[in-house]
Amino acid sequence: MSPDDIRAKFSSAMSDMYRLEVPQYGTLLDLVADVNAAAMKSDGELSKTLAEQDEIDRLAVERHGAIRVGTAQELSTLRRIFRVMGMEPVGYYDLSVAGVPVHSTAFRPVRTEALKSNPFRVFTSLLRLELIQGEYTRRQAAAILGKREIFTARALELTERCELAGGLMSAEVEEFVAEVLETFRWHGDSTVDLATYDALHDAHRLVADVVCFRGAHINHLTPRTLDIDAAQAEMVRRGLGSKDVIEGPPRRKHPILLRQTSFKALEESVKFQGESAGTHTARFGEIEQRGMALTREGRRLYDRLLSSVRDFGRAGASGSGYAARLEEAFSQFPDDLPTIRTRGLAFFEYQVKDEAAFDSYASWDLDLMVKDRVIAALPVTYEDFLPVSAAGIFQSNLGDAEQKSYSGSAAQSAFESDLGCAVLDEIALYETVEVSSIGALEAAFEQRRLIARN
Ligand code: OOG
Ligand code: NI
Repeated sequence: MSPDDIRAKFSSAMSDMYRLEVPQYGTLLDLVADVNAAAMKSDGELSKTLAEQDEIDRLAVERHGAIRVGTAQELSTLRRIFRVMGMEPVGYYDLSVAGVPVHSTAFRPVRTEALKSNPFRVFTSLLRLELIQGEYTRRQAAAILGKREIFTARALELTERCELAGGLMSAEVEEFVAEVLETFRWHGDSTVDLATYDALHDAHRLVADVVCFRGAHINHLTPRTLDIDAAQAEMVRRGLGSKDVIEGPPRRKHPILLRQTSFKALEESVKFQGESAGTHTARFGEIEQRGMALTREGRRLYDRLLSSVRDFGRAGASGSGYAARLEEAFSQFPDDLPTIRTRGLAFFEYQVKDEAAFDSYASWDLDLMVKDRVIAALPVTYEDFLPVSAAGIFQSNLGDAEQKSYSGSAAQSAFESDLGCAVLDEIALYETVEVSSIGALEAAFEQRRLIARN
């Protein structure tokens, strides 16, 4: 079975499981489906663009999840498991600057065709115990993590089998999906006693979340909406609640990057060792709206404008007037496609719209053909995450009390050595999409001229 099909099966099984575990997620899916249908109906241009980008089919199955693990061994095993599903680690996210003692990557498909068939992604964080205060706590946490095995023996066996055989047979896939799912299931029984949980929780809530359970429970699954403002209003109306602000850029005619919002974690009952009962909050709901991928230049502008309105003392965006300040700052980011393209702020994929006219040019001139509307420039969708937004999402669920920061401690090479490979550079991936679409059109143009001449 192709990795794309395995991923589709896994993503759908994960979604079914999470819907049973967190019923609000089911409500979120219904709501997003309604909002998306309404957006497509009322916005002709939007549905036309989606159709041109060939993104309508993927929308119904599109979602990302997030998990957190505690050791290098767990992280590198995840890399192997996700590879079976055609997902590679893309990007490095340092969240320590926002007071979250983790660093992360996103496992996702990278080829355009794979993204079209099913863009399932998993934001995966590794706990950084070295940032936690207190030698005793660090050792205690490491000892507990050292003893656990979050993968089933059969999941490991099938992963190895796939690596050796170069793939899995259909008959093996069902079992693989079921076995891997076990790792991400919620376990209401903790591996530690209440006192240990409390001590780790005092060190940082995230330490307790990662260390005290048998698995790496999925903490949210996020459907993609076409109109996040409408979806957020609907979340509030249906009683799900919502974070006050939407993370990311403001609403625009031509969306860029990623806008996200979440509702707060649920309080779930937990049975601790020694029979004491308690609660833990970890799992939540989130929605997102995706826009175009920005070039390094565009990203620099985005980062500069965003940091001009955010108060980094508190990593979560908040305070009265934030939305207005954000809008105001982003008035400096052009919102028409020709300007965005000619200033090199975003990545585009090119498609011939008028074959006859295409053949009539004397020589290859992309800009002229775009200007004449013979070739369409379609924005490339952003498939990744944003560190500042991710920090805001983490924090809204960790509580305001924990907005301290661990200074200057990005550690990409340590992360990569734990992971067992380098992460891919997301910007380079978008660049390849753009460059190869131009290359293909230019080659077609030259070839047709040759044929015409002979
Ligand atoms: C991950 C938070 C980041 C996103 O969408 O930016 C994230 C987590 O809470 O584990 O999922
Ligand atoms: Ni998320």
